[in-house]
Amino acid sequence: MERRKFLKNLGMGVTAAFIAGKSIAGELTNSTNLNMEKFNTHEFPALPYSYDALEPYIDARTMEIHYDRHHRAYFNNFTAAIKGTKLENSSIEQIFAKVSDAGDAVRNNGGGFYNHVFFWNNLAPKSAGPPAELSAALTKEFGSFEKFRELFSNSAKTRFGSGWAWLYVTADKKLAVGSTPNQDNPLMDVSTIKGTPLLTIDVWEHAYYLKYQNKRADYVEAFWNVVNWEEVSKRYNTAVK
Ligand code: MN3
Repeated sequence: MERRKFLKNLGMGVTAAFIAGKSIAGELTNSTNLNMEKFNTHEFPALPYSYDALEPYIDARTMEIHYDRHHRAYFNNFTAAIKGTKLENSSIEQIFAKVSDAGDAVRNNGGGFYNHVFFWNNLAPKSAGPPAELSAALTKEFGSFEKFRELFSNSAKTRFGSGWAWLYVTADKKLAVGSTPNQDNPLMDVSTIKGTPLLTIDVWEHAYYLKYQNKRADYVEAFWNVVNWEEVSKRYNTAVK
């Protein structure tokens, strides 16, 4: 039950990453019990789309290496780091809330695992813009959707070195934008920005270098063509309840 809770709590919408997966019996499994099976068998969660689904904005080769090598390594190293420890029975939110006590292996690999699942699920081949309620909330907080987009883009472009930019909901239910270094995220006690994440972009060079080389700004602009606003909206609705 606790392990089920662990993956159930990976984050809103993360379930979608598992829906496309198969159980060890080879049958399509439902999201209710799939998470626990995946964790118990240390099976790596499936991508919610094919490697080439986000072309031309994110190329298939980058997706393949990013998902199958980088993300898989974080997953393997994270499960190895918590195996046999009390953290194995904690939700990922519980782990992140006290990640300063857990050590660098858990912080870096747990963040790397979670952030990528979260990222894959806030991307989609067709992007339709934010639904009305979220759109209104963005406008209320940032002045307009364009201003939000500019703020988020700048946060992504100016994160020095490797890291992530985020749209998140603060403890007092306000929308905010910021970035984190390395594999940190707003759920971690070590993070300077704290809250419930809604949308993220990976700005590590491995996320864009094959196609965009050093032009991170071009990658960030392309990202807006493949944002899964329905998913972001679901996360928002849950976060502000
Ligand atoms: Mn990455």
